[in-house]
Amino acid sequence: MLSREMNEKLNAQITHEFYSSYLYRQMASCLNLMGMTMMESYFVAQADEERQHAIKLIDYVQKSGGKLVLGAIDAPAHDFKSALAVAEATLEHEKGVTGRIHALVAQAESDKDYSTRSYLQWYIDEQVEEEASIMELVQLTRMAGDNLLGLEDRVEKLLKARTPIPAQDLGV
Ligand code: OFO
Repeated sequence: MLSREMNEKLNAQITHEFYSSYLYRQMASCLNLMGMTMMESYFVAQADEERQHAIKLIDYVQKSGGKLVLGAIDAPAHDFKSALAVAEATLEHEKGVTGRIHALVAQAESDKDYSTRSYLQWYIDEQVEEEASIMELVQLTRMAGDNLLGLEDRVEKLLKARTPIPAQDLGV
């Protein structure tokens, strides 16, 4: 059984996961305008993954006897001037998400809610992976400088190396 605070915080995180999806879709479109089609595909895949993160948490709230209440989703920024600006903003965003997940863990621990604490471990591990891959993207983008074609080749490799979230991890 979730505490009221835990339920509210999980609902806020679900909304934030949808916001992440929204943000990455917007970024994908900005990259499309820049002619960066591989990087666009990378962000489309990232947006889909964020939606899956939201759905996985919805499933948990429902299974735990909580009530899902979705919040409003803010409009994301849409004025990125370069691929590097997109990559750097993504890294900042992911660091913020990591902080939010850690705050959820702190709530679960304070509630002595060991089921939620255990469930959130998947999100902690996922954030480690995501921050590492976005850091790699930032580095590649910085190193590429004006060589956008070279960057697209590297991003294509990253995209091919991506592994989708296994169905059993989604739990839905
Ligand atoms: Fe939802 O995984 Fe990062 O943001």
